[in-house]
Amino acid sequence: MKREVRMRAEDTEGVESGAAAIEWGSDALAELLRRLGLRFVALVPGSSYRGLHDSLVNYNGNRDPRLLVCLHEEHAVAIAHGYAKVTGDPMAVAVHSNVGLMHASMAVYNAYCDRVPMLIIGATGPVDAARRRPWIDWIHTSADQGALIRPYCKWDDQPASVEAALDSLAQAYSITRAAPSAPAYVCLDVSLQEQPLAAPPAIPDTRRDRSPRSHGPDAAAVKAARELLGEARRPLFLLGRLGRDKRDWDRRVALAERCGALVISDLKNGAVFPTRHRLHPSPPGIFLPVTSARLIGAADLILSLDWVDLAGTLAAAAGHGYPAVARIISCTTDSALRNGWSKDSFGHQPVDLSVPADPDLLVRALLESGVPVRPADWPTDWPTDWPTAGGAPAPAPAEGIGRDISMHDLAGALSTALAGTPACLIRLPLGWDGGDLEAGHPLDYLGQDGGAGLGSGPGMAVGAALALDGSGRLPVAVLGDGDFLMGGTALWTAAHYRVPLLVVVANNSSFHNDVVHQERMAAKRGRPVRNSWIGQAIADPDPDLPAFARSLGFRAAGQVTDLAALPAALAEAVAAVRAGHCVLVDVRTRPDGYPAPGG
Ligand SMILES: Cc1ncc(C[n+]2csc(CCOP(=O)(O)OP(=O)(O)O)c2C)c(N)n1
Ligand SMILES: [Mg+2]
Repeated sequence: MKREVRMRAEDTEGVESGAAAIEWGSDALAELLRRLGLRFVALVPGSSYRGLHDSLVNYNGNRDPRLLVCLHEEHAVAIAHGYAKVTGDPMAVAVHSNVGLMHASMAVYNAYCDRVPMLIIGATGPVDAARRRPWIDWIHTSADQGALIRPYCKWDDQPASVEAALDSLAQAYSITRAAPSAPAYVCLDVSLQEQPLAAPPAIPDTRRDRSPRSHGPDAAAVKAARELLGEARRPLFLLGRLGRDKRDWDRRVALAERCGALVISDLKNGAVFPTRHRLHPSPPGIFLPVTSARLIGAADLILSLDWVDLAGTLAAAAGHGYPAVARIISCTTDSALRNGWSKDSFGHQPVDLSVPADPDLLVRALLESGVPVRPADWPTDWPTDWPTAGGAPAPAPAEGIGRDISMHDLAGALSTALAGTPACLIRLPLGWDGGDLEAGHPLDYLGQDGGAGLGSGPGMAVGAALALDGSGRLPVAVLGDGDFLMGGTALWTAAHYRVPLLVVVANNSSFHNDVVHQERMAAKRGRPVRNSWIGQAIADPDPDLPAFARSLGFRAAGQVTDLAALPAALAEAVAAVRAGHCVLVDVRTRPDGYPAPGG
C-alpha cells in the first residue's frame, strides 16, 4: 500500500535531531522507547513526567515516538485503541499522575475488554516524601497508583531506579503485545526521570525480544478438531475477536468452504468474514439476531474462535427458542487474562474440545492438516429456507423526495457516497442494522470499543484514521450524538495533525438506546411509555455540532435534515476527505427501527 502521510511536520522539523548523549534518567527511557519502534506517544502533558517529555522532544527530537497532543486523557487512550485496532501494534500513551490516569481509566477499560495492546506511561510525584515539592507533589502522589487500573490492565509496575524502569518498560511492551493483548502500565517516579546520570545505563536489547506474540494449537488438538469437523453434517463457525490480516481472512473463508460450514460474525468485533458470502447467511448483530439463533439451534458442531460471550450467546439462542445441541470446539487464549474483577470473561460454557491457542493459527493448522473437503453444493443437511447471503444492501435513497432520515437510509446513502472508494468503517452507532454492513476485507469495519464505554468513538476514530493515513483507505466513523458529544474534543487532534477523517453523526438528539430501555421498563410495569424520553433528550438547546466541529478545525456544513439532501452532503464530504481534510456531517436521524437491546 502506498503511504503518503500528510501529517503536519513543524513540531518535528523545527526540533534539532536530538541530544547526542544520554545525560538524564529520562533520556535513557526515551532512547529505549525509540528502540522499541513506538511511532507515537498520545498524551496530555503533566509536570509529573516533565523529565520524560523533555527527553522525548530534546533527546529524541520528537521522532519515533512522536508526541500527539490530546485534549483529554480518555482520548489519548482511545486514540491508541483505534490505532491498535488497525495495526495490531501498541501506541504509547503518557498520562499525568493520579488525575490524568483517573481521566484515562474508562478508556483503559474499553481497551482491556477489546484486548488491544498499548503501553501506558504514567508518573508519580517523588515516592521519597523528603523530595516532594509543597502541595502539588503531595496531591499527585499516591501509595499505589497502578491500583486505579490494575483490575483491567494486563500488567503494571512502579520501578524505583532508572535501570529498573528500563527493564520495566521493555517488559511492559513485550507483555502488552503477547496474546491476549491488553494495556500495560508503567508509573515513573519524577525523581528517576530527573536524575542526572554519570554514565549511560545499559539499554535492554530490543532486537532480541522477537518471540511470537501468539502460539498455535498442539497436534493433538488439531487432530481432535479435524475429526469433529469431519463428522459434522452442519458445522457452524462463530468468528469472534480475530485479526486484521487479509491472509488470515482468506484462510477462514477457505476453511468454511472446505468444511461446508456456515458462519456467524458479530458487530462488536471488526470484520472477520465476507458478510455477503453464501456461507454467512445471517447479518452480524450486537445482540444475537434470531436468524443466527436458528443457525445455532440447527448446528451439530460449533467452532467458536474467540467469540465474545459464548455462554451468553447460546443462552440467547435458547431464549429465541433455538437451544444449542451441537458439540462445541472453543479456541481462545482469553482465559490467560481473566482475573475475576470485571465479568468480561462471561459465563462458563462447557465445551467438548477446548483449544487454548491463537484461533487463526488453528484455522491455518486445520487447512494444512487436510480437513475434509466437502462438495460445492454443501451444506446439504441444513434446512433449505436460509437466506443465501447476509441481507440485501440498503437501497439508495430516491432523489428529490423530501423526507426524514432513518439509519437504514443513512447506511444506503453512505454506501453510495463511498462506492468506488476503499473505505474503513471505524465505528457504527448502536442503532445500525448489521444487514447494512457490507464487509469484504478485514479493514472494511473495525467493530466497537470492547467495554461499551460511551465517549470512545471520537478518539478511536482519530487513532484509526492516523493508522490508516496514507493507506488509500478513507476513514469513516459513524457515531451517535451521545457518543460524539462525550468525546468530541478528540477531533481536534486529527485536525491539528492534518489526519484526514470523516465523522458522520447519526443525530437523534437523544441517548436513544436508553429510551428503548425506559420504554421496555414502563411497558413491563404498565406505566406510560410516552415518558420514556425524559432524562434522555439532548435538546433545548440542541448542541450545534457543525459549529462545534468547525471550532476544532473540521469542515462542517449545516445539519442534514432531509433525505434528498443527504447524497450530495456525503459525496461532498467524501471528496473533501479524499483531498486530505477532516470533515463532520451532522445528520438528523429518526430513531425508529432501533434494534432491541438484550434483556
Ligand atoms: C460512559 C457511559 N455512560 C452511559 C452509558 C449508557 N449508554 C449506553 S448507549 C447510551 C446512549 C447512546 O447515545 P447515542 O450515542 O446518541 O446513540 P443512540 O442510542 O442515540 O443511537 C447510553 C447513555 C454507557 N454505555 N457509557
Ligand atoms: Mg443519540
